[in-house]
Order: sequence, then structure tokens, then C-alpha cells
Amino acid sequence: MRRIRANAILILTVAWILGTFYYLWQDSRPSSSSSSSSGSQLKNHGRLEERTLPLIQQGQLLGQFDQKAFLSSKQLKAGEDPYREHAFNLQESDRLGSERTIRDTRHYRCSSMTFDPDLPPTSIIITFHNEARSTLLRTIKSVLMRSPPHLIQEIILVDDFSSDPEDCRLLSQIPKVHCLRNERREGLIRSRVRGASAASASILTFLDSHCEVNTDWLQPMIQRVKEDHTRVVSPIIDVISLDNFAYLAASADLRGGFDWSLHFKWEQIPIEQKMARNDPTQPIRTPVIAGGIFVMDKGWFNRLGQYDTHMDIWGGENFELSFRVWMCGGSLEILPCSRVGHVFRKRHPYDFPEGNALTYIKNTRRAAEVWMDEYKQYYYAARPSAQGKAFGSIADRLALRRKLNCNSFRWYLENVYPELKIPEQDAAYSLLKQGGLCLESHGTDSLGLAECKSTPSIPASQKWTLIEPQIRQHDLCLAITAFTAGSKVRLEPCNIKESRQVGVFSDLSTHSCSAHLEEQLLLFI
Ligand code: LR7
Ligand code: MN
Repeated sequence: MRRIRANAILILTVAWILGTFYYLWQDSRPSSSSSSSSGSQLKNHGRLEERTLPLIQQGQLLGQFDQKAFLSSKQLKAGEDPYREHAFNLQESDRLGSERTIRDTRHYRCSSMTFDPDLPPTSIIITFHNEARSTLLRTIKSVLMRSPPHLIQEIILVDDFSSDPEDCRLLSQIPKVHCLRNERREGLIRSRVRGASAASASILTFLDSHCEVNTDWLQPMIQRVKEDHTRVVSPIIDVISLDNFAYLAASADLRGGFDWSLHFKWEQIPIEQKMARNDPTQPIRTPVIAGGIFVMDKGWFNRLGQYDTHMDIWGGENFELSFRVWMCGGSLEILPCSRVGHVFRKRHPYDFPEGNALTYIKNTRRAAEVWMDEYKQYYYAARPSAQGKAFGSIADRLALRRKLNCNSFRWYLENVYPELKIPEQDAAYSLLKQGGLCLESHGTDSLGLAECKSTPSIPASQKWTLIEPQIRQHDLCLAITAFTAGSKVRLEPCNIKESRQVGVFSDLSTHSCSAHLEEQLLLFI
């Protein structure tokens, strides 16, 4: 009896192993339509394995362009710090040259995906400012070598006023590559808009200037955008080590998120969504995109207002675009079967004419002011230094939002990003009380006392945020007019260096709030 049972277990085990092998083999068999399109890969045992193109085809790929001369004329000099100029190890990048084989980091099931045979071509847009020649050329070559040629309409480089204009001129010799050079530094946002306007394909693909695209990266993204032009799609962004340039697979369980200071972060897909994912090739909905690498329909890009071109240099545009896409009728997703490597750096290797912090504040403040409605108060609470900083006029972006009839930020939070915790309501504001009267703002500079309302009908004009040493309402602060007892208190744009705003916190009881209300004792509750 025991022997029969042992035999049965053995037979079942063998059958299970064979079954598993068959399943894996079936699953990873190359499909005809995904393999026919790309000339740069050969299939090997069902998995995509990369081979470099034969030299003759490489020659056709680069035309008259002399890659050896391009790379060798600008290499690191002996004794120079390899990290100084680009914030990555230039020596390692140069050593790799213009191309290399990278591991196909996709889930094995991705290689059996099929795509429409008539996918539309795309214009690739790459902006750069003082990029290293080897990383820039590898980006371009990886696109040419790992994309079906008929899907690449053109590669538009926008040279954002790099010190050496030769990079742009020489790279234009590569077939399909055009280079536009800015006459002054514009920043990546305006540069991308310039590139997008010059694009002749109906689909735009944006890339940073230090990427390497992976096997069949493009088809899944074009397919999703072709099916629904309101989708804006990103690949999984693999990591290219800034030290040794190793190509490392990123987790497939991440999406884009942020905190109230508008700081981007990768975060785990919520557990319910993760449990519901039985197909690893399925798109991942994401509240925001990292910003640099995405595919978007050109008509949709234009209709949605391209970018906010009053944003400078770097930062914030990914939030602005992400909020706009979701709130105005589109969606954002990460496609796990598309992989692109990117060199992540720890510092910016270039200068910010207005300073790094001020530029980031200006850009994110514009995004918050246009798109975050009443929730912008949490942005200001999380980033107090943003208050009172200049951000220019947002009138045209507000008009755009009205014209497009976009949803509210509340809708976005409820439907797209419910995981973003709203800071404790009570901690976020206080009332300033005297007896039964509450301090209230009227417009942007005058104050008064009015009957206190209780929750939930407390008006925004009676809510004050206490962020030591200031008392704020959004970007306006209480300030005393003079340092003498009985002087008036008024409202003015916050400025942390203004001692009249700083003094008010401790001195409030000795100052009055408006001309006709003397001798008040205000209490925080
Ligand atoms: O003044 C500038 N002009 C430019 O043309 C400054 C930069 N650039 C170019 C630059 O050469 C590069 O090609 O713009 C591109 C992006 O600049 P990076 O590489 O310094 O930016 P990043 O990779 O640190 O930053 C991410 O966030 C940015 C916010 O503005 C942009 O959206 C970047 O495109 C974006 N990069 C990615 O999403 C890749 C994945 C990284 C992550 C997370
Ligand atoms: Mn980058």
C-alpha cells in the first residue's frame, strides 16, 4: 500500500515538472509579429537575446558620421576627476563606447506579446545640456539599434545651449537625426516644447540624454497610445550605475508618487492592485510619471497645453503634466514590458541661473497654484520656504484649465491617488479668537473680526496656519506695522526675513487688527 502511494507521488511529481516546463516553453515562445519588426535582435531558445548588428548595417545606421572621431576628440584627460563634469564616472562611460549589449530585463512573458502590424511611427525628442558625448551617442544608437526602423520617424535633439556647439552639428550627420540648438539656455521644459513642435510624427517619445533603451521597448508604448490617444505611457526605468555603468533591472512593482512638498518618489503599488495583477505584462496605473521618459500622442500633447513654458531649467513639470493629464481626461501608466535604462545621478552637473532651490520652488509653485485648488495649503505647509517666492503669472494656465473643463484636485485625490494622506485637518489650521469673535482676512491685505463659525462651516478666511515664527494664510502672513504697542496688524506676502512678520507671533496680544478694533487680546485655539 505504502509502495503504491510512493509510486503515485513520484508519477505526479514528474508530471508536474514536465507540465511546468511545457508551460514555460509555451509562454516564452517568440511570437511572429513582435520578432518580425526588429532587425536588431535574434531569438534564442525562446528568450530574446541580443546580438550587435553586422558592421555593414551599423555603417548604414550612422551614415557619414564618424563615431570614433566624435568620441576620441573629447575624452577625459589623465588625472581629471571623472565625476566632476557630469556627476557620473565619465571614464567608465567612455570605456563602453557607443554601444554595448545589455540584459533583456523584462518578464519572460513580455517576449510573447504581439503588436499591431501597422503601428504609427514616432518622433524621439532628446534635450541635452552639456551631456557627455559617450552617453548621448549611446542613447541615440540604442534607439536606432533596438527599435523597429519603420517606427522611428526621426530623432530630434535639442541642444540647450551646451558650451560646445559641435556636438549638435556632428550628431546631425547620423541618418534620421536632426539637431536644434537653442540660442540661450532655456531649460528642459521649453527645450522639449521646441522639439515637440518640430516633430513630424503623430506620436512623441521623450528621452533623457543618458539612456539606453532595451529590447522591444517601443512597441508596447506605441500600441497603448494607438489604442487610446489619451494615454500617456512610460517604461519601467532601469538603473544604469553612475559608478561602473552596470545595467540593473528596476523593480516591476513600483509606480510614481509624491509627498505634499511635491517631492517625487517611487512607491510600491497598493497591495489590492498588486493582488489583482495576475498578468505581469499588464500596465500599471501611476499617479505621476518620473517625467523624462514617456510616449504621448502629439495632438493630445498640444490640446492639453504642451508644458507650462514659464517653468525654468529643471523640475516640477512632471507634476504639472501628470495632474493635467489625469484631471483633464487622460491617464498615466507604466508599461512593464517596456524597459529603458537611465543614469540616475546624485547631483545636478549643470548650473541653475536662478539657483537650484528657487527654480524648483518656482516650478512646483506654479504647478500647485494652477492645479491643486485648496489642497495647495498642504504644499505650502510642507514647503514653507515657497511662500512669498516669485512664480510669475499663471493666468494663461488657469484659462487653459477652464477651457479644458478639467476635474478638481479633489477628484484627482479621490480617484487617482487616494493613498496620499491628507494632513490632519485640525493640525493644519487654527482660529485666532477674542471672546466670540475670530480674526478674519478680507481680500489680500485687510483684516477684521467676525463671529466665529464652528466646524464644518469655518470659512477659509478664518483659518490660520501657525508655522513658527509666522502666522499664515497660504502665502500671506500676519505682520505688525511697527514695533510699538498698539500698532496695527495687517496681512502681507510672507517673507521669512521680514522681522515684522516674525515678531507678530509672540507679540500679537499687544497689537491691534484694524483701525476700529483697539486693545484686543487674541488667543490661539
Ligand atoms: O537646463 C537643462 N536643459 C536640458 O536640456 C537641464 C537639463 N536638460 C536635459 C538634460 O541634459 C537631460 O537630458 O534634460 C534632461 C533631464 O535632466 P536630468 O537628467 O538632469 O534630470 P533627472 O534625470 O535628474 O530628472 C528627472 O526629473 C526631471 C524633472 O524636471 C525631468 O523630468 C527629467 O527628464 C527626469 N528624468 C527621468 O524621468 C528619468 C528617470 C529618473 C527619475 C526619477
Ligand atoms: Mn536624467
